[in-house]
Amino acid sequence: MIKLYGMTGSGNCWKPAALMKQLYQPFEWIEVNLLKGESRTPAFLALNANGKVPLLEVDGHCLAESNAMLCYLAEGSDLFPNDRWQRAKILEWMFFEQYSHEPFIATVRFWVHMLNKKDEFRDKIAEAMPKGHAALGVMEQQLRQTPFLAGDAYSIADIALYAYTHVAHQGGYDLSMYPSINAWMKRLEAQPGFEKMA
Ligand SMILES: N[C@@H](CCC(=O)N[C@@H](CS)C(=O)NCC(=O)O)C(=O)O
Repeated sequence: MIKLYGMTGSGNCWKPAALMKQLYQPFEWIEVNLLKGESRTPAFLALNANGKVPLLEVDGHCLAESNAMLCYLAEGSDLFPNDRWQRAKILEWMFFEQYSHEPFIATVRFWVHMLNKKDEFRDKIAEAMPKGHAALGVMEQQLRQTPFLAGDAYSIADIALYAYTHVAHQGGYDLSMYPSINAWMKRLEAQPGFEKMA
């Protein structure tokens, strides 16, 4: 049985869980409370030296990094097709998510929604928000042209980007100015077996 170590409420942890549910892949969820330091215990560090969740355990082998998990789990399905160019376009969006989107959208949500420390992080939030909006602008531009991020077909790129986009408002992001992103989120929520986080 595949094991997924994760924390409820984390978008990165939602990604592999949501994909496995859509693929009807059974798995065991193991809750790790980051706020209590459970990802930094010697036992957890022996599984993932980077001390972060999600962590996927398959046949006793561990895989870190949520987007690597999406590639592994979606292999052989339509969500990560064989076509070389299409795979590269999907990966393009997944690398974009980790470098240009998640650091500004997930972190602001973490400070505001998870830690409830909006005032303490005011300066960092002010610095991050324009960068988060820049990333949302890039998505909006693409989604004005195609129904899904990597083109005409739903893929793991959409799951990767949906994770923190659909909860961005919890960090204070106003998504009402992104009509194509809103339409895209509804399109994803209509996929069979799709379960949103919030
Ligand atoms: N790039 C990683 C990021 C993982 C990550 O930052 N996980 C956070 C929770 S969302 C975490 O475990 N933080 C705890 C810590 O750094 O101690 C991924 O996509 O899986």
